[in-house]
Amino acid sequence: MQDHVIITARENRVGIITLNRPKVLNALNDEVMNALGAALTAFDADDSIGVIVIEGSSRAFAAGADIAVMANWSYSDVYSSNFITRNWETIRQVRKPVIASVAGLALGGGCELALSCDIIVAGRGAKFGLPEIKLGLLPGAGGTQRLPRAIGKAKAMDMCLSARMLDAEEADRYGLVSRVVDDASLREEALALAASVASFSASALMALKECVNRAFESPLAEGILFERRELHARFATPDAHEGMRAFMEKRRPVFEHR
Ligand code: DAK
Repeated sequence: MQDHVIITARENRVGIITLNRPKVLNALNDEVMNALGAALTAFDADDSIGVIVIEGSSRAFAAGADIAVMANWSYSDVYSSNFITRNWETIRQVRKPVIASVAGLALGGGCELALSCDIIVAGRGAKFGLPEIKLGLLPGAGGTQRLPRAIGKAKAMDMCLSARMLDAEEADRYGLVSRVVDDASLREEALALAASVASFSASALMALKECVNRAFESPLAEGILFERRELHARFATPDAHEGMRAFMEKRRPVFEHR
C-alpha cells in the first residue's frame, strides 16, 4: 500500500486514511479523491469501525486541488465531467464521525476537505487558507459556504479575498478548528479522541451527527423537531437502554452499536 495515493489502516474501532502524495504536498487529483471516496465508503459500511480519521503528512494535510492537472482543463471539461461533484462529495454521505488530523498546510481544496470533516484537530504549526483567488479561481468545494458558517462572514471574506492564511491558534479562536495540540502529539491525540468517540454507540453517533448537520440545513423550529424525534427514536434502541442501565448499575456500558 505504500505507493498508493492514500494509505488505509485500522486501530480497533478507528479507520485511518492517510493522504500520500508527499512530493506535491498531497495535492488532490482524481486518483486521490476516488481512492479517498472509496475508503470512506468502505469504512462507513464496516460495522467494526466507529470513527474515521483523515490525515496528511507532517508538512501538509493537503495543499489543494492539483493545479498541474487543472491548468489544462476547459470550461466544457469541468462542466461535462462534473468536476468536484463527481468525486469530492462522498464525504458528505458518510454517516459515521470523521475527524481531520491537520498538520502543516491545509489550503484550498485541502482546507475544504478539512471543513467537510466533523471535527478538526490541528497541530500548532498547521495553517489554513483559501488562496484560490491568487490563481484567478475561487473555492469550489464548499469553501465559500462552509467557511462563513464556521467563522462568520467577516473572517471568511478576509480569508477568501486576501488569500491570508490562518495559523492554528487563530483558526481555533475563530472556530474553524475544534482543538489545537502540539505537533509532536497530534497523531496520538487525534487517534485517542477518535478511539474515545468510537467507544460510544455507533447508532447514537450517527443520529447525533445528523442532528448537528441539520442545524445548517433547516430553520430552527424544524431542526429542534428533528432533534426531538431523533431523541424519541433512541428509546427504541438497545444501546440507549444499555447506556442508561449501565449508569444506574455503576458499570461501563457494553454497546451493541445499534
Ligand atoms: N497542486 C499541484 N502541485 C502542488 C500544489 C497544488 N495545489 N501545491 C504544491 N504543489 C507542488 C509544487 O508544485 C512543488 O512541486 P515541484 O516543483 O517540487 O515538482 C511541490 O508541491 C512542493 O511545493 P513548493 O516547492 O511550492 O513548496 P513551498 O514550501 O515553497 O510552498 C505552498 C508551499 C503550499 C505555499 C506552495 O506550493 C503553493 O502555493 N501551492 C499552491 C497552493 C494553492 O494555491 N492551493 C489552492 C489550489 S486551488 C473548482 C473547485 C475547487 C477548486 C477549483 C475549482 N471548480 C468547481 C471549477 C479548488 C481549487 C484549489 O484547491
